[in-house]
Amino acid sequence: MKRRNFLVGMGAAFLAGCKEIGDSKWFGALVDTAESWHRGVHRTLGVSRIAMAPEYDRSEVSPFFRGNGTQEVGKEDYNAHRDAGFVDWRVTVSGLVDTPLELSMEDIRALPQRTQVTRHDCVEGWSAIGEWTGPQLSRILEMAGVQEGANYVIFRCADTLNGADYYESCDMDDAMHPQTIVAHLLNGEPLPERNGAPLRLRLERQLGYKHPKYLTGIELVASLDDIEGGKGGYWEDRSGYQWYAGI
Ligand SMILES: Nc1nc2c(c(=O)[nH]1)N[C@H]1C(S)=C(S)[C@@H](COP(=O)(O)O)O[C@H]1N2
Ligand SMILES: [Mo]
Repeated sequence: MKRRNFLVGMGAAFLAGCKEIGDSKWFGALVDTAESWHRGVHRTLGVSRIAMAPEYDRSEVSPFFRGNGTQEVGKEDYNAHRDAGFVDWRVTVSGLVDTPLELSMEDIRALPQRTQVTRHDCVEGWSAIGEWTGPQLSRILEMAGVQEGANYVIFRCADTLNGADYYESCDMDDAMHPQTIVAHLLNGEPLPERNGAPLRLRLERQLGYKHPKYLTGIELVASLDDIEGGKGGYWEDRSGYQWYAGI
């Protein structure tokens, strides 16, 4: 918590210092620099591949895990899958891999499972604690065989928000982290639609918008430049949300 307050404090001081130059041309460049600075400091201080997000006791689980952003996908195709219990749902693994995969829910459930009770923090100012279960992303990526030159993982989603499909991304460090899981259970039950049924990523060391719901695809790429708006995520492309949202 101390480290987090320190980072928040430094961020606030930095932003305060930027106030007068808010309109200048190099403001954007500065903010980008601050973001990689944040990522670097985060790692230097030990929030690296080994450092774990806090885990809680099952008794601390929030009675209701609210939904945010899309809570109903509202597409015929999705509704048909949902009504059939997602028996034909597939998540693809593609891009810079040796063996592209198409995993069914059965495949996902057959993999070794990790259960973790974590706190979800949304930038909009709310948090919830939930128990998530699913295979580690690292396990899935090992099955596919990550090729040299893969630097990022893109996550594709079934929902469309204000005319664009939701998507997210992370680097290989976070992709291989033990707490990064493809969750199919929340508090021991299949995910409700509002929380991303049938599959959603948990990227526990980052803010809520980095946890894509309604997962349809996992894609390994060398660079984010040619993906959608080029900033690595739905919100990153259309708002000031940072790509690296470490907490
Ligand atoms: N596909 C998809 N994933 C998404 C979103 C969304 O709108 N669509 N919203 C994001 C945001 S901002 C948050 S805070 C969390 C909310 O997760 P929840 O609905 O399970 O509370 O999902 C994230 N992942
Ligand atoms: Mo959020």
